[in-house]
Amino acid sequence: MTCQYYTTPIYYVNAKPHLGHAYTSIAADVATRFKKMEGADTFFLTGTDEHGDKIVQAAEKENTTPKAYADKISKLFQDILPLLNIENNHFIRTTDPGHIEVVKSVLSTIYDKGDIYFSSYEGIYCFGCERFYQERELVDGKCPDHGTVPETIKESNYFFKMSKYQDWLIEHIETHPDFIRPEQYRTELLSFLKAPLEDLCISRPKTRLTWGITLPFDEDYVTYVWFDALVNYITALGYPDGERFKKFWPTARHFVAKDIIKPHGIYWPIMLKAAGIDIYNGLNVHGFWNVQGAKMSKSIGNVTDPVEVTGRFGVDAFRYFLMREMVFGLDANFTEDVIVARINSDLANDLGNLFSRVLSMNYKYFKGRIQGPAAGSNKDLSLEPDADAALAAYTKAMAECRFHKALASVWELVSAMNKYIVANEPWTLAKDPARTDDLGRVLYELLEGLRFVAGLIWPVMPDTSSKIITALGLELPEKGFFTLDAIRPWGQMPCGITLAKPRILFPRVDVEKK
Ligand code: ME8
Repeated sequence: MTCQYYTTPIYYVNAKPHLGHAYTSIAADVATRFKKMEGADTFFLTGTDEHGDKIVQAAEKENTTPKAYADKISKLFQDILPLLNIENNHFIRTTDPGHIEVVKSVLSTIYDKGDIYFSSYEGIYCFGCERFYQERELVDGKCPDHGTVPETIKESNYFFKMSKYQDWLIEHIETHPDFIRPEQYRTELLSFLKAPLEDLCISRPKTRLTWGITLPFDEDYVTYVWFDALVNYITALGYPDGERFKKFWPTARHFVAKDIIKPHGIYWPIMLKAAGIDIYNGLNVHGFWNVQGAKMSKSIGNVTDPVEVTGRFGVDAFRYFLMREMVFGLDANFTEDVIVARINSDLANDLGNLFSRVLSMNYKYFKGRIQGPAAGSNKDLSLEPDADAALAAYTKAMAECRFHKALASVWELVSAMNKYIVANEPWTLAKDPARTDDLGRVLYELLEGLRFVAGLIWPVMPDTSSKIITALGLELPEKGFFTLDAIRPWGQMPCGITLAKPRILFPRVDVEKK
């Protein structure tokens, strides 16, 4: 059986979750659910990143300790998961004792190998990012993420010999075309790697910061937060000898936004290589949710609360909007008008109306009883070719994390079904007793189409999927979804059973009242 491990970034606990965090977690959840539909054994991890200066500062503002503050915010990240219908297998916190042990053991391995050295260093440092910058990384002399001028600091610290592995990393990326996706980020990283890679400062003196993991080889220093954080991906599987680690490593594909491509695309593979651990399978990089052209971010304060949006529009509508609106890899704009437009046109109009029209007609013309495709009916009325085309396009797009395209393929089937109703005019067929068989087949094909659509939307809209399945009189398998192989065969709707009148799937959002 194929195994697949998906992760989200572990989020900093210096502020509560916003729409950007929700997007990455939902994208990883959708990918995991799709892999399950392919029959794979999956493991899906998310969690929180709790050490470092950012957390100390946030805790100080609230007059509390870093640990108490981390407990509070980490809980918000955990509590939001069921509200967003995210089914993670584990939630990791970098303050977990097991994680701390693994970080120390990885550091010791690399230190013993001679890839960590002590040196005095003067460099430019962004406190917001908690890292040293190279001049060439700045934009107009400022940190590209925080827009602030970094400070020059001089310190003795421990450094990780990343430069030693630069040629190896370039070769690894070049020989593994899928390592970083989409392509533009692979190109970006390779072009960054054309200049010499500097060694990474992986310690912070305790005179400046104590909230971190003490270095196993020097009591006076804590570990740089990124070195600590990246290790979470193996800790959570029970590295070094846990059963899960053996099963799921190195199948990991990490979901991240473009802000953290360097730690994931450069530090992490080199850390693994230096520690003698297999390199993870790949990175799936997405763009930013922007608000009026600026990145939605806690430091700017222009954030949208996913709990509030979900409360107003419903969890499936929110998940659909996020996956349909953003082209994976590119930036997208968030406004309320865009979400309302998507709900009204794609969900209420296209899918919702189709669902209620088909079930209402079946109720009206056959008292809800499903007719079979009678032998004497017109075989050209089949919707199977449209369903097959949708399935093929959907599967390809999902495998490439092109969620917007996958959904567009399903909506092509929805639109083909709406056109099919117009073209075949069931209301005219109903007037002609000689064409009852054709009417039965038309409705049967449409019910089959709904079954197909319901199966395919499960990764993105699990609740809606099961609502449609139940309304079609079908039973959900115990695991809660149909595999692609189970969906594929055409003609599975049970004839002779009676379906109830439909209920509204997605109410239209009244723009005035929104
Ligand atoms: O970077 N649009 O944590 P973080 C899209 N702890 N995604 C966004 C976003 C936006 N406007 N804003 C945030 C960290 N994100 C580290 C990670 S991993 C070993 C350590 C999402 O809380 C996106 O996934 O700053 C981004 O990469 C992540 O949140 C950054 O979260």
